[in-house]
Amino acid sequence: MKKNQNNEGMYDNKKDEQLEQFRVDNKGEKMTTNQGLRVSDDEHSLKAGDRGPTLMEDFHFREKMTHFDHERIPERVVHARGFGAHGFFQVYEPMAEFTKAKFLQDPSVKTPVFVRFSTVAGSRGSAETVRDVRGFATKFYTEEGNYDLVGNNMPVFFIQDAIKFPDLVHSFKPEPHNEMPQAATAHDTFWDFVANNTESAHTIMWLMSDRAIPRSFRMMEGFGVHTFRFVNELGKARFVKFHWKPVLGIHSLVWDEAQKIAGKDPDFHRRDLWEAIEMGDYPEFELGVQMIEEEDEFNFDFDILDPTKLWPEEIVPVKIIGKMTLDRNQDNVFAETEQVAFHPGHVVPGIDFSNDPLLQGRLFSYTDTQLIRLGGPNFHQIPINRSIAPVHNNQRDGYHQMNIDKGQTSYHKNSLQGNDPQPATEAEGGYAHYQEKVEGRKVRQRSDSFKDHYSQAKLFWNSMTEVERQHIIDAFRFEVGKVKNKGVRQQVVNVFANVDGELAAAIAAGVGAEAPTDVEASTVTLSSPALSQEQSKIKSTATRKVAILAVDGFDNLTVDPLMQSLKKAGIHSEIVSQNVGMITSADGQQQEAVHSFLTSHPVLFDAVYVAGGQTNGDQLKNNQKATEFVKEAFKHFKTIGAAAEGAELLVTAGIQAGSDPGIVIARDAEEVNAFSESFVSAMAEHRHWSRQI
Ligand code: HDE
Repeated sequence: MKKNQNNEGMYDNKKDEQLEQFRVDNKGEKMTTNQGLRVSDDEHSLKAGDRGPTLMEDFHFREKMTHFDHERIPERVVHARGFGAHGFFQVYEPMAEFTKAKFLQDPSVKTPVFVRFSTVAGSRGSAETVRDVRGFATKFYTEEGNYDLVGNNMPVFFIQDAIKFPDLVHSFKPEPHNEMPQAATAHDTFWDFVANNTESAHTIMWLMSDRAIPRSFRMMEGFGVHTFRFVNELGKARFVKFHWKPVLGIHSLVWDEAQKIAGKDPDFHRRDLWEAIEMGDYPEFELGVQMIEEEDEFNFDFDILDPTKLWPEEIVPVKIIGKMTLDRNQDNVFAETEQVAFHPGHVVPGIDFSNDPLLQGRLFSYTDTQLIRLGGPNFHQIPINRSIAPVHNNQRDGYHQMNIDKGQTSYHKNSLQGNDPQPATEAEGGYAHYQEKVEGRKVRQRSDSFKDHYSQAKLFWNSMTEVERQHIIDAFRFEVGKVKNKGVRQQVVNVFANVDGELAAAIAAGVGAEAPTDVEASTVTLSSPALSQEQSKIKSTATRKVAILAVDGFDNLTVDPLMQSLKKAGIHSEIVSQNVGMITSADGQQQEAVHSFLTSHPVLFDAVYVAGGQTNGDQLKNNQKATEFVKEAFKHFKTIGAAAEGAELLVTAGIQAGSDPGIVIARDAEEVNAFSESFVSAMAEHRHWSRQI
């Protein structure tokens, strides 16, 4: 049995225990049919003579083939490509003042969780490093039932009302007439939607920013997006927004790198997550909440129910209340990642909704989608979806019913079974909806307070550093530049002229459009440093990956000690060589090259180091693949190190050790220790943006 490795013996993981009864291990077992009959031959179908026709009575063949024919289920209409992991959540201190949610009270309680990260637009087989929003959905298996926090890695959304969701999704999915492009928003229909639905402007700014190309799932924020409510034992409610803050900080790829990874390793993000957990680098995210008192609802210059608006952290601080640790990989991706069913309506006492019209619509959609995807109303009985709190009600039958409900009655009220199961009072844990007073006429309208589409787009733009702004401009030019319809390109430029004149002019210049002169851009001057990844950067190198370039004849004194120091700093280093296999140093020591120039690529590493040794230096500087390797790392602003003769490769690649930032050199093997410190601190910068590319 796979246990939560860092919790063995200490952690009573009820979800893991529950899952265990469903796990099947075929090791050492005889093969059977699905009826448990032992199979004697799995190589040949039953035939009338060894060259004759297959016989209908071959039940084993028919069962095997029928099962195979039905192995696929519909993929999620959005967020189809995802990957999950198990873990636990612990609150830092009791939250009773704000919410009665039981799992947020006792710091010694570890609530099991399952998290699924995803891209939104692409199908199940699409590449992972595409420019897209990332889903960040967490199922907390609490003692009071499942609580799902179904969020994204961006705090705002494209639309304000759920009725527009099918339109939004139709616009970014591949175009219906030719099914192109896959997993990309860089096409006419999406930008046509943006141009005609200007409430999307703020989220588009996020989508064009580096947030849309995360370095890993472990290094991105998560947001509940909507305004929810916390309700305490006294019935007092506060508006709340949820945040996940990655302990490793928020980091991104660069666009050129992201595009190349999509080809070199389309599974880059799931591999990163899987390997991190296997290596014991458990991803950690702190849970934060922003709270607004009910009486302050109207004290902001945005409507707190509008999902296209965030609450600037400088105005409404994020209170960090606990931490989630992902410490166990799933056993089976279909059974867990594919069958997990999230729903923003899965709440526990103490957590309630607001009237955000996007949230309200989501509350309908998620059950509905599981009915078609998972084939019936009993999807809550699938192991990954089962609550650890016992389930008792009068719901019966339906496809794939797994329970054997005993007794004569399946209705409420009854006297034949003493009226069981009985609704619980609030004191007994019964969920009571917050008694918000609501009145109004039935109207198909949106509040005027939702009409400002540009102020926060401008706030976001104001909050970016120069480098981040340039990335946004480049992303717009790429995306809108791929739009074939000139009219749409012009319309997009016109829309973003409402955000910022310089931004609009820069997009226009890149896509053959005119920057409008008659549009007044937003006059917002406020900025929020917390929105900038660069300004809130955490200088941690933990779990990063370094490629060490070395071939036979390398100087092991420039490799082994460095690998040890990097390991101490929590950095993983792997040797890349001419061929995969053992390589021998000048003094006869062996190291394992786990990659060759053919099987790996610099985009798959965070930094590159070239080993020393005369033969190594001579071989590598004349090797085109090695030269390209360091050039590419240089182009992606990564730290590059070299020892002694290894530095000659940098010269061939045109890299100036003295003047280019982020280049660290050890003159000889003796300097390697001091070098490793400089190398690690250069890596902590993550990217050396001042480099002239
Ligand atoms: Fe979703 N969304 N969504 N969404 N969403 C789904 O449910 C929907 C929205 C989010 O890993 C679907 O089980 C509507 C916002 C995540 O399994 C579907 C609206 C946010 C996931 C659905 C939204 C999300 C989904 C598709 C507008 C961030 C993946 C498959 C009203 C807060 C969950 C499924 C997983 C999945 C509907 C908008 C996050 C169709 C109608 C806003 C992370 O039910």
